[in-house]
Amino acid sequence: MPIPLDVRADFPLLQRSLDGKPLVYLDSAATSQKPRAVLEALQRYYEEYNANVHRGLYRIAERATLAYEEARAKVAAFVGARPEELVFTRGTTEAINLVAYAWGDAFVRAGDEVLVTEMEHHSNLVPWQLLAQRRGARLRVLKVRPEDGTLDLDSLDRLLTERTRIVAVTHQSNVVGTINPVRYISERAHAVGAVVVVDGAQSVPHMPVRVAELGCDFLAFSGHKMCGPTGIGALWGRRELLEAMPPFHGGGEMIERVELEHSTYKDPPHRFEAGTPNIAGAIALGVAVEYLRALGMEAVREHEKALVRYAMAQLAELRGLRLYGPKDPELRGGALAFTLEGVHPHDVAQVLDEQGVCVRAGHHCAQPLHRALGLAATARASVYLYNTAEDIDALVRGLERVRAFFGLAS
Ligand code: 7TS
Repeated sequence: MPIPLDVRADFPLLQRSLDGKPLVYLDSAATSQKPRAVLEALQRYYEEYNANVHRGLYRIAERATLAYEEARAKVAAFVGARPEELVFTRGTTEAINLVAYAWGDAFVRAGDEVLVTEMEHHSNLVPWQLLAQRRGARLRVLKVRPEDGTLDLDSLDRLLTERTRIVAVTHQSNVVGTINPVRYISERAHAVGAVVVVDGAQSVPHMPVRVAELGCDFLAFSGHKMCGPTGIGALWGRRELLEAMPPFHGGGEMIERVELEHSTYKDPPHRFEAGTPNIAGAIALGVAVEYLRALGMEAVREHEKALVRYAMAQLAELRGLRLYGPKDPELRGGALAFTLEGVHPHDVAQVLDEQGVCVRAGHHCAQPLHRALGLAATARASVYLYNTAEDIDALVRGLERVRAFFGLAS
């Protein structure tokens, strides 16, 4: 079943125009737009049953607790996991920090190694740098091949040693779109006894993802990139690993018994959810994954693949435009980083904005990747289920205007 054309009608923001021009939103890698059902779920919670969870004995508090825990079950099922293995976090960044502090501080020793890749978003790199500094561990790096933006997997086995404790890798690049062979990487990492942390911020919203098929140990993702609200996301972790981990944050809700000098803690996932959680956000994320499930994640992936194929063909016609990452849409997702010769990416984005086209420009929180490509910055268009070929046409028209604006010959 393809994505129906009228899906756009579900997204109030996509109905907007700016200065009389329809808004063309091509920045879903940064954050997605939200369907009405998600916005209504937020409002309904606050208007009808706003109460704290896991403590109230009155009916609206019970309803809030039930809705929060039902949302956990829905989000877990969305990635093929059990609710006991799914921790709500603020997003991908907090989920990865949770692993780096709680698992990392407990199990990484001086001289151990953490393997990251050159492709990572800073949120799957800086927490490991901090861990390595705290524990006296060594950070090792799997490089990117600049010619096609894929990982240099030939050097993987050389970089994995008996000292490797953690392998941290993104499932899909937020810049060049590369989809990494996470299952293969997990198998190789497990062969040396390492734990595998997958950044799913750009994969879980865009393709079917099942934790068992990835073969990893932890998976982090953000609600706001998958039709949900900001400030909510999740960490999936293998039950035995979560059980062995000490808490990350201390406070209310995560304890069993508190003495003045020490405490005992709840079982996962509640051990890792100290304080009042983002109740409305979690419930609305549950609605977002229902929305995605109804469309079908295979359909979302196919829709984006077709758009990427179309965009690559159209952009190839533009003089001076260079697109980065894999050429084959089967091997990549919908983040399209590019440069336009003679124009700074920030200027590209600004002139596009004047035509109502939203793209991002800069290093996209992936400075090492840009350095590997020999660049300081790129412009990036990124698509989602609600984008159409007309959006790509608007981008191409906009880029022609950029060329004209900067006096480049056509
Ligand atoms: N990992 C990847 C691969 C990402 O793309 C992002 C956000 C994050 C982690 C962090 O997610 P957060 O929800 O915790 O902030 N990426 C982007 C982007 O590409 N443009 O803006 C945010």
